[in-house]
Amino acid sequence: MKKILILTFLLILLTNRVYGQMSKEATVDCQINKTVCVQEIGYDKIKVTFDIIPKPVEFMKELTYKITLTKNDKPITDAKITMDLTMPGMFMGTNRPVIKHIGTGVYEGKGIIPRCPSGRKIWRANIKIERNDTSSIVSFTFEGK
Ligand SMILES: [Cu+2]
Repeated sequence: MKKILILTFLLILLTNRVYGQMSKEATVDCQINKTVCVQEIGYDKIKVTFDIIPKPVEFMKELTYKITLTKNDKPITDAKITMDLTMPGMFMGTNRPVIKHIGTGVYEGKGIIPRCPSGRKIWRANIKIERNDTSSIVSFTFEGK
């Protein structure tokens, strides 16, 4: 009985270690299933709010990507946004949903995130924002279900 307990304990330890290494490949910085995620572009202080609905974010289902741009609480309406969805550490095909300005600094697009055959769940949205001859990229790393 004691042996089994020790073996179980070692197995849990090992599993945690392997899982820990897997998750090291990419760190989730955006809790998309709970909230919206915000980042600021350093040099021009544009606030980028990123959201995916519905929640939780499920693979193989139609999703709406919503990006809101503001500066000093005022909407930025003249940006061009391109989004590239990638799986960190693994090529999952090109996934670039078309993002369009729908009004008052809100940019939206629709698409699907495929399910990874290896069981990985972490994705990264690279969002390129072009405006007034400058461009910058912000990335949000999140986990789907
Ligand atoms: Cu994958």
